[in-house]
Amino acid sequence: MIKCAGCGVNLQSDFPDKEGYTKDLNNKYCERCFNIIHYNKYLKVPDKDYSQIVKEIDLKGDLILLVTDFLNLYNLDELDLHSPVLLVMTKADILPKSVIKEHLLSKIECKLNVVDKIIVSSKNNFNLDLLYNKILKYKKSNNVYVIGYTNAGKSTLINKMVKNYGFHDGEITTSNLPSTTLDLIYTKVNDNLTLIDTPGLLDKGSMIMKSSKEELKKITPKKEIRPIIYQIKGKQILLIDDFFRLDLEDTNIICYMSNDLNFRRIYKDKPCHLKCYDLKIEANKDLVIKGLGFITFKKESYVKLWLVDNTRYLIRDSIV
Ligand SMILES: Nc1nc2c(ncn2[C@@H]2O[C@H](COP(=O)(O)OP(=O)(O)OP(=O)(O)O)[C@@H](O)[C@H]2O)c(=O)[nH]1
Ligand SMILES: [Mg+2]
Repeated sequence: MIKCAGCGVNLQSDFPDKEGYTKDLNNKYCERCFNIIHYNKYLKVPDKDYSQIVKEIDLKGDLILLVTDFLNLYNLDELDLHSPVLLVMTKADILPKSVIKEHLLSKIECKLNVVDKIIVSSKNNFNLDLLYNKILKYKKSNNVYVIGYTNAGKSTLINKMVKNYGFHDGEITTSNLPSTTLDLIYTKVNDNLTLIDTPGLLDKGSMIMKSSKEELKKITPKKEIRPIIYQIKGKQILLIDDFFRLDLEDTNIICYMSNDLNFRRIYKDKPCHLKCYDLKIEANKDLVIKGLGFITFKKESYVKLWLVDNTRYLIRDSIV
């Protein structure tokens, strides 16, 4: 069977509604990848559980690159991996200047068998030489698996590694739409290294899973995040687009999320169709809205949090 070079599924020309469809089996890419590459066309997210693939990879004991990014530094322990893990925080180019990289790395805690941690950017090549050397140092065989949640930047990273340390350009499809990669993709970088891309894990509580193409554009930061600081006196309401509302009183907060979102402060209550949670948040904690970003609370606060149905939040020790 010939596989699609973009997403890894078997190419087929019989079922237009199924994965891997192409009119001509000589094509390199399936129609879905063609549409993503040329039109960034939004497609229904496959309702699949990719965690089984990760479990099977873990049994091999090879080195795993666990890829994540600044706004999605959570859920790592839920992966229950036993293989050696090289934790890769990518998209360093979106990190606010005020965030000290070493400090951030030391704050990322997880119970996995993490042999090393590194911050990189595929976009501007930051630290990729160091990453390559670390991969060579820790790999158990020539096969190194790249796993993580959807949209973390796994495929973009592999394409960049092939370009930098191999003999050809990477050809895996990448996009800000969830579930771009659909199956394992073996990419031989050179005689010492094969990077294996995997379908991103899906977190049903993440905004990424529910957003339209236009919303995804807004919530995905494309450049350095400028943290927004609010010193709230009395009662105020913070609205962020139509996704999210916070009712606050006498507190200080810092918002870390895409600056393409529309932040508004209002002083009078108004009807809201979102789901409401009453929270007590201690000082120096982050309120994480899955898939969107996080808000750091500098002092103990009582807040009402309003979210789109099925989007989940969590509270953690502040990482900044
Ligand atoms: N700013 C920035 N964006 C990046 C970087 N790497 C990836 N991205 C963007 O992140 C989004 C997701 O990238 P992908 O490489 O497709 O992510 P993935 O982890 O392979 O996603 P799935 O295949 O769905 O699991 C795309 O919009 C990329 O352009 C980076 O270093 N910096
Ligand atoms: Mg991918």
